[in-house]
Amino acid sequence: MIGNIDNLLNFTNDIYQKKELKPVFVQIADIAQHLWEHGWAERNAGNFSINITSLFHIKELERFSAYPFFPLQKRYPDLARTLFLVSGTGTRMRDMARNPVENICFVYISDSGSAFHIIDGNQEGVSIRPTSELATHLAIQQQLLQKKSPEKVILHAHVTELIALTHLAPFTTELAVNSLLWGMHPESLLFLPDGVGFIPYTLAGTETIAGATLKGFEKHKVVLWEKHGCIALGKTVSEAFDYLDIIAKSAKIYFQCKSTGMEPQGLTGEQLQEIRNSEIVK
Ligand code: 2HA
Ligand code: ZN
Repeated sequence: MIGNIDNLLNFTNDIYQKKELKPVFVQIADIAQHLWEHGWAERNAGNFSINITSLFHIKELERFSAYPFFPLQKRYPDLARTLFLVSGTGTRMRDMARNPVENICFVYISDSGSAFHIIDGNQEGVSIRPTSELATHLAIQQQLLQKKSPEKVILHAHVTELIALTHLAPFTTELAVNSLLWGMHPESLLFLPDGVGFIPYTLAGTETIAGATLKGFEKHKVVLWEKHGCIALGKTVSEAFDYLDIIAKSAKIYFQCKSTGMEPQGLTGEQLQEIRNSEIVK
């Protein structure tokens, strides 16, 4: 097939109409609304990527090969012929909640893993380009595939309570921040027994932060970016949001206790051990 404009328009239409994507769009809208209402996505803050390759037949994916590719700064060999649904750069979560289709684009990685093709709805001439954090997303998505992890979603948000915590010097190490998060709420230990990763302040959108984040995700399902925000993995967008919501609650409890002028007791070592040993079905 030759990648002429009519074919491209038909192809774009086929992708957007794919029925397997409908529940994904519903969930994106739902979580985008939550992020906005929590105040965790001011202006164009936050972004996500979802590996949706398994929703498409290999023959459908091959259709991408007819279209022009943009070079990637790095090669991602394990991402060759994979397809991602990615939030658009500059898009707002509050708009995403009302209309996810017009605020996302699809990114297909070439056979060599060194270029990508973008499919977007191109509504009224407005092209949607992928999030400015694409390098970080692709690096993590590749690591998830290499590790055969069940997670397909990477969600970045500006969770106020967690950002505030990373502004406090005593909590700027992985050990200290995890002790606090676990100690303030049993769910944090139950659902994130491996804790969160902590990345000292680094400029977002760079290869440096992508590399550091990648390391963080070797052991954790959530990584905090000091004085910026956090990234969570999930099998679904909802699950990624849940991880952030749980630890935001820990941080909130800490700040509420402090606002009384008193020091929170926190769960004791024994209580934490009991949770670790428990067989509670999650
Ligand atoms: O997507 O949050 O870190 C906008 C951002 C960049
Ligand atoms: Zn951000």
